Amino acid sequence: MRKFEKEIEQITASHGCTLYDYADLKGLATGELANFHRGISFVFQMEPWVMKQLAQGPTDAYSVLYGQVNLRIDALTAEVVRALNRTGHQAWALSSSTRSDPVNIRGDFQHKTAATRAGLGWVGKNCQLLTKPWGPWVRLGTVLTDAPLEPAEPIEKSLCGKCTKCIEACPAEALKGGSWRPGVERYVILDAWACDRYKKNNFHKFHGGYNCGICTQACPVGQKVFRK
Ligand code: B12
Ligand code: SF4
Ligand code: SF4
Repeated sequence: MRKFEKEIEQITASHGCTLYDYADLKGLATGELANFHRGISFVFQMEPWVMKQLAQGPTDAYSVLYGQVNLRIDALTAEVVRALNRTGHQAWALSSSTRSDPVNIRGDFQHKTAATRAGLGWVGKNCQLLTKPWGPWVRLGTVLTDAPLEPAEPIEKSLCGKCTKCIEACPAEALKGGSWRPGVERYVILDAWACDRYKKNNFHKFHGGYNCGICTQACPVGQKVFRK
């Protein structure tokens, strides 16, 4: 393991993150970010007891956890960027949760793209990353870099099978039933405007309408942490 990889491992562990890997992002990051051919994808588990309580919508505990985990993600990714800079590499910490394009409801780059490319999971019918250990009960962080990191094998197939629990659970009918594969357009899986509107209209007191998680809670791959 090279010096900067060892340092990334140590920093990641010191922030309590136990699942991360490297992604080949050649051709995927565009515009100002086009020189970053590699990504480091970080997965933070959300507290299962909090996630279990989201069947009717967000709770105060979820709202607090959402903010705390975003701060932890941003602290970790900022430190990893500094470490890469010290070894002569350029890097960019993708914000944990910034909608930089409000018209199209998008961020600068997608954490889920980095995560599937890093082999950490697939995008489910709930339009979220499902990891094997914790399903979608996670939040994600990403560092983009030009450092020559050895990328993991990407995941390119959904493992949702015939399950439709998240689709049935969504009160906004925002989940469209489409299955993910790399490059599939978002609208096939999710009507982002329907989801956004529902949260703003019904859950405004939780981060101004940025929290919901009913479909996340309904996922059997997330719930399996209670069946161990
Ligand atoms: C804008 C936004 C929203 C919008 C739009 C959501 C969306 N899917 O686009 C709305 C308001 C609807 C929303 C809702 C929620 N969000 Co939100 N949101 C974002 C944000 C800030 C930007 C997303 C974006 O750019 N979307 C544009 C579209 C095109 O991309 P996408 O669906 O995110 O990802 C696509 C690509 O990744 C692609 N893809 C995957 N692998 C590959 C590989 C290749 C080669 C290619 C070409 C493409 C590709 O597949 C995806 C589907 O098409 C991200 C943070 C970020 N920068 O990623 C958080 C993020 C997606 N949100 C998150 C969460 C948790 C939520 C909510 C549960 C709300 C909450 N916190 O309570 C709901 C869930 C709604 C749902 N069912 O998906 C998490 C998801 C965690 C996870 N397990 O996946 C993120 C990643 C934040 C984080 N730091 O963890 N969100
Ligand atoms: S976050 Fe809520 S409104 Fe959005 S898709 Fe999931 S269940 Fe539906
Ligand atoms: S609830 Fe079922 S269909 Fe939805 S994301 Fe989870 S496994 Fe996939």
